[in-house]
Amino acid sequence: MSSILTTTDLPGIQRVASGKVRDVYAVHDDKLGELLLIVATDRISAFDCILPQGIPGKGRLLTQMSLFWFDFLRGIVPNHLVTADVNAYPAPLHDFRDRLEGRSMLVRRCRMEPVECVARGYISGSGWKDYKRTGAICGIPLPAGLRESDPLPEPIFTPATKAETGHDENISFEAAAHIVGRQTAEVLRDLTLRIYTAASLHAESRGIVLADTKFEFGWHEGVLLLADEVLTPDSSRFWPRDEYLPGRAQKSFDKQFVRDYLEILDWDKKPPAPPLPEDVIEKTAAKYREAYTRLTGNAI
Ligand code: PZK
Repeated sequence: MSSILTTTDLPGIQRVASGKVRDVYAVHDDKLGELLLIVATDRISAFDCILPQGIPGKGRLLTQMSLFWFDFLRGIVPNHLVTADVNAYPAPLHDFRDRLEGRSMLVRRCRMEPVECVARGYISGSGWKDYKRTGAICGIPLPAGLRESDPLPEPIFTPATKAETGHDENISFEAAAHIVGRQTAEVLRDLTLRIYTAASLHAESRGIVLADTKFEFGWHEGVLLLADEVLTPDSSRFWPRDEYLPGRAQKSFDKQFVRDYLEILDWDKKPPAPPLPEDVIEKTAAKYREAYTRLTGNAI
């Protein structure tokens, strides 16, 4: 039995970043050099707010999903994972075993490329907004007459940058090439599309439509590594295949119960977010377990 974790604090270990869900610590190893420890908490966000309660098992399931995909993709791209075995972590981390087991990974500290590498196979979210306004996404012209959630003629690379608002801003391939260099931009695009194609084939065979996903890459000792989390519901749009119906927005695989509940309240969607009822928390936890078992074929 492991308890719900919404904040991490590892006394004596330097925290270097916190996201909506994960916290990142800097760790040094005499043999392996500069590493990061990524800890996935059970936090959940909705409408851009972190909710006051955690979802039991969420951090562990997200971590195990990333680990599954790193292994699944190892013939396509090397990745930043060193180990997720707490016994193999540097000794100072052993004190925190209870908080780290199953939900953390030790990774190489990379020089990150400052573009978000998004692949889209379906038209949704900001892509749908941009298409309605311009007929294109990230400068890629698309056929007329697409409906919301339709499949694209082929998967596309739609890079983005982190904007001041914290929201990503879609940019053209040309703009990405200006930021990272043309040759790197071409490598990022080709890797992103190869990874997306392999992963979406697998996901669709397991009843999950992988509508789109975001990758981050970084350099370590001259090698470009797949970093961050990969192909989780937090970095991707997963749609249940049996409920997929183009012409409207799709139900979220994981957060639909949370959104439905928050929509019936008269909450202004500004922090603090209201508490969730216990049954919404439990039904959401079950969706993360379902995503993991469907994708991996493993019991949890
Ligand atoms: C790195 N982020 C994003 C923010 C998170 C993650 N291997 C790496 N080397 C250097 N930097 C990063 C990584 C990775 N992954 C990723 N920030 C830094 C981020 C907040 C929480 F978990």
